[in-house]
Amino acid sequence: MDSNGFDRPAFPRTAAPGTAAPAASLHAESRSVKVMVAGGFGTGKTTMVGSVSDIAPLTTEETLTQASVGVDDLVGVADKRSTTVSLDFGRISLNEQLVLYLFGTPGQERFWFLWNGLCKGALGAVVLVDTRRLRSSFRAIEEMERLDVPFVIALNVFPDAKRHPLDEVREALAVSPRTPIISCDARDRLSSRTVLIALIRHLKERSAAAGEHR
Ligand SMILES: Nc1nc2c(ncn2[C@@H]2O[C@H](COP(=O)(O)OP(=O)(O)OP(=O)(O)O)[C@@H](O)[C@H]2O)c(=O)[nH]1
Ligand SMILES: [Mg+2]
Repeated sequence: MDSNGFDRPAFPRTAAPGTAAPAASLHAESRSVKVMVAGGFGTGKTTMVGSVSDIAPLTTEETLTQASVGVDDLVGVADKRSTTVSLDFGRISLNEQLVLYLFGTPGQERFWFLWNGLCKGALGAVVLVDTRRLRSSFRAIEEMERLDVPFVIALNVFPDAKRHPLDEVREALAVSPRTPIISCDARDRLSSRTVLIALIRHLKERSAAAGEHR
């Protein structure tokens, strides 16, 4: 499929030496888990944190200015009026044992320097992708790989987006065959919750597989 002429090296890739965070695991006794909601500009990160959070989410939105024109890829999000300048924060109890603390990243390139700090201690991430603008999420995928934060890909399906077979999307994003890819509507609480459950399942499977290899 069209990846907008932006090439990502094919899988497998390796994290840059010395950049990997200590391997995190999801132990049965874990109660509070930090989860990132990452992705490119305008892919729906703030929307997802807000739709799924049990508490009123903390947002840091500022009005999107003309400075964005020509800098950010506004195709498909021309109606966007605000942007995250620091982070989003929300919280959801998936069950009595498991509480997720959600940290939404800023999507604009000028705020990417915040990601290193924001991702510290995160056990996993949702990387939101808008299939109309795939390349806008490449950097988020690369950052999660570099920081060694396991992730699932959530395709936030906007109404005018073409439907692509998931294997084509996987190839265009050049992610591991083991990385789950699911479609969602970030505005919908249940749909966003399903994405988070898929992430927790993925973390548990990775943790179990790592245990087997010990
Ligand atoms: N149709 C549709 N619109 C959505 C969906 N998710 C988000 N939007 C809209 O798309 C725009 C972008 O949403 P945001 O949640 O601000 O995106 P973001 O990723 O937080 O953006 P930045 O923080 O600026 O990178 C907003 O106008 C939302 O109302 C979706 O699933 N479907
Ligand atoms: Mg945002």
